[in-house]
Amino acid sequence: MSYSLEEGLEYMEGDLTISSQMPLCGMPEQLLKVVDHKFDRKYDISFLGVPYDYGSIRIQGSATAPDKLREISQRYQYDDQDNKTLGWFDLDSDTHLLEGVRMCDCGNVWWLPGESPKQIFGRIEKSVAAIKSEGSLPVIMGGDHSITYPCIHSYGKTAIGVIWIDAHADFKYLPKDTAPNHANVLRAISKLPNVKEIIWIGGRGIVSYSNFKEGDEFRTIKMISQKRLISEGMKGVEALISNDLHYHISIDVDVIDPNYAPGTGTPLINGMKPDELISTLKTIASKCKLASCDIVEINPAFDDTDRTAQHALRAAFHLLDEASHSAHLG
Ligand SMILES: [Mn+2]
Repeated sequence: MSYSLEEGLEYMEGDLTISSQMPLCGMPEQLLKVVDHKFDRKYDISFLGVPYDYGSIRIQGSATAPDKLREISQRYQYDDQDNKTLGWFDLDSDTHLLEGVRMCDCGNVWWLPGESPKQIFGRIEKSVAAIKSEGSLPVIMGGDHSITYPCIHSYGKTAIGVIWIDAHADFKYLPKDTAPNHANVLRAISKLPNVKEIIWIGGRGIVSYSNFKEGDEFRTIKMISQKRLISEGMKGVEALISNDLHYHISIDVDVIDPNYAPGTGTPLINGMKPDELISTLKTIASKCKLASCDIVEINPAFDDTDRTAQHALRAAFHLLDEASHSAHLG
């Protein structure tokens, strides 16, 4: 028996993403290639699916989230006229969302079982970089939280701030020469020299003391716990954001209370209400320069009535709408 592994890898290196067969909201699809990945038009926002959950410690399933988000998004279609979307209308907030903002779906980063996380992260990083090189804002749909590492790594030496919206710190011990997983990914990110600032919003619950206080890296994190968010409101969030830095916003859906968002691997009581998440995101987007964002840890297997995915999609639309008004797009 003979086979050529090299041939397979060579082929894969040509294509970064494959078609999801069902682009988000029916928007135009723009697949990414390592070489010659030019988009056929200009897009302000590019969605990218990362169906990867090897970074989950116990429960897999978040790899199916990008296609689940696409599936539920088919109920509100992208109306495209003269290369501009008419946007959507949100009855709950009486708001016209994303009018005139050009968007595309770049499909899913693809990978094969048997590849190392390093190989897969490399392809994720190249995909995010390809979108940025087009002057478009990457919106990454995970996947487990470890995929935020290659997203941040794609900035290379460019200074970036990270806003971590998550019930958990994801700051567990990081073994040497091991790819980050979803429980230690923020510790790995905090070691990247271009990461100038980390703001963690929505932390809560009882955690191991040694894990929480150990290590110099943790002291560099500015934190607003869920409790403080309630007592201080948006003033506390605003006070932490620097005007001169670009930010990546990472949204772990377990920041939302499990009563609203049960579809996630590590649910935790006493979380945010969905509308609190939206006001937090809008406050951030009105104050900071948004460079990229991700939404991770949706697990459709536990998502009765798809409510977690629905909340995630709604939150993303409000975040992106606010960012578009703040003229940080395009
Ligand atoms: Mn997380």
